[in-house]
Amino acid sequence: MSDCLFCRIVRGEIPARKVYEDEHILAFHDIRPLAPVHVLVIPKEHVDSMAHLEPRHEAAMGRLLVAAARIARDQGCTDGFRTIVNTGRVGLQEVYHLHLHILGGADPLPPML
Ligand code: D5M
Repeated sequence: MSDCLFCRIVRGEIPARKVYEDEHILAFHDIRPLAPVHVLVIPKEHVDSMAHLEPRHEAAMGRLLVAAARIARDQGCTDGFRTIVNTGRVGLQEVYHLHLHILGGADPLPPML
């Protein structure tokens, strides 16, 4: 069984402040928020990073994006938000389970790389 941090959150072994969950997707508040709204959206199936995506992941990634749009709306980001997917060492990825950051809740958001 994977000891990946986010897989452990999916299994309920590590607590998280969940904002959305379905069969395929989990979303929870980032533990180190960089904006008033900072939510991570992950596929429940483990994928190391965006660089590891294959054609078989197409449907899952479509579901992830559509869910992220709804989650951003539900979090009150009706005038816009940023999404970030950090990938690999160069992309400053810390947790090697693919995740989409949703950042919002400030108008405007502070500039971020
Ligand atoms: O960012 C990984 C993000 O994951 C970073 O913003 C902190 C967050 N993080 C780390 N551990 C947890 C737990 N336990 N709950 C919630 N959020 C967490 P990246 O650099 O994109 O890999």
